[in-house]
Amino acid sequence: MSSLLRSLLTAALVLAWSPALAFTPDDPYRDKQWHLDQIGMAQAWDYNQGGRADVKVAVLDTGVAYEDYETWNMVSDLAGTLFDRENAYDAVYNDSHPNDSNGHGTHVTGTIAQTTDNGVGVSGVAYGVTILPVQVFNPEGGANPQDVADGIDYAVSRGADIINFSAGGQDYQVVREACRRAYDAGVLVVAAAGNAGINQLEYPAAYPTALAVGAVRLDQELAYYSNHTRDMVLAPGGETRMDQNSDGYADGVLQQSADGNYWFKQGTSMAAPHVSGLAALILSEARDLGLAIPEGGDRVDWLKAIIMTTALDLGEAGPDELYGYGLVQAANALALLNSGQPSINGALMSWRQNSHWTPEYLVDGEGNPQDAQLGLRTNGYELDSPGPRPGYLDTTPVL
Ligand SMILES: [Ca+2]
Ligand SMILES: [Ca+2]
Ligand SMILES: [Ca+2]
Ligand SMILES: [Ca+2]
Repeated sequence: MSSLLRSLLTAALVLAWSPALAFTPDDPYRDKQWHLDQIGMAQAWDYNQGGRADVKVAVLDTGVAYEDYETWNMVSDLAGTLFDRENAYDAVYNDSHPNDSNGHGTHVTGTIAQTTDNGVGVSGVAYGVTILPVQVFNPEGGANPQDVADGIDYAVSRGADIINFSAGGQDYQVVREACRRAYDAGVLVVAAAGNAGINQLEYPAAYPTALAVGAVRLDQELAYYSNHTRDMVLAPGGETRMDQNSDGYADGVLQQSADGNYWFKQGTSMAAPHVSGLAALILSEARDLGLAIPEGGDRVDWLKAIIMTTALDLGEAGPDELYGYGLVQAANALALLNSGQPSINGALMSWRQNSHWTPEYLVDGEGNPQDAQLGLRTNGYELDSPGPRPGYLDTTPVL
């Protein structure tokens, strides 16, 4: 039996033995967050309750409702979340106040690190880590590729461990090169697969330096809108046209938005931050355990290997074009870290053998006809649309 298989079996046994320990935070809407259950958060929090403050996740988005400033306000359920306020940055307007006029970035941030067990609202995956808000999208959801590249470089320079990018677009040389620099610096870029429902990824998700995240709905089927391919993972993105758990609410990802209300939203934008939160928990647990964490690009591969090889295989056996490596499982990933260095090494070796990873693949190509469009603000990235009718918690608009 391979050491990986053995470690996964060990993980399953650990879970079977400790169901009574599952941490249940007192956030009143926690029971509407089916998406946290889907990736095993209750059991994962028994290994690590929310992560460490010295793990930093940069949210490259429309900004975050993290401060009271001019006409903007911090939303109530981010009050206990740690922010790197000193380094918060707005690459669109070139100021130090990445305030969120859209709502997208605040919702995404909530999934990663919403204040948890505070008796307010909802829970987040890695609620003890530090968030670095970096605005690269304008309030309408468009972005200049140069601002995106600058935002990536900026996050790396300010010590981010993980960059969440819940958006996508074409292949731009400046973004591709910034992602490569992040990889070389050991920073994992977690990116949304895209919402076109096609067998192809958007960029930067498609770069081998990044980790692509597609979306499943509540019953673990691929969401109709999710882009897909073999080398990706899945996380809950929901489908707001459905109510598969019959709780009277749309099956979206529930977080507080910049307007202070709690919204069920769908999209690969909503899936990606679950994985960013998981990556932050993995780094936290590895530091707690004193494990050897590789440097540079090897660290990115190490994180990807742990996340991908502990995912729940869906569809046909093994990695496949519809479900990729499967649905991420936070408890399995943390169990692997706790099962010893040989098991972790086995996961990394297994991933390198089975993925399409090759060192040559990481070498950037020479020419790119799209390079001529660099810097044109009309070639912006589009944010995910929140779906035909995002569910609003207090009005229950399930279609
Ligand atoms: Ca600003
Ligand atoms: Ca809360
Ligand atoms: Ca529902
Ligand atoms: Ca499969």
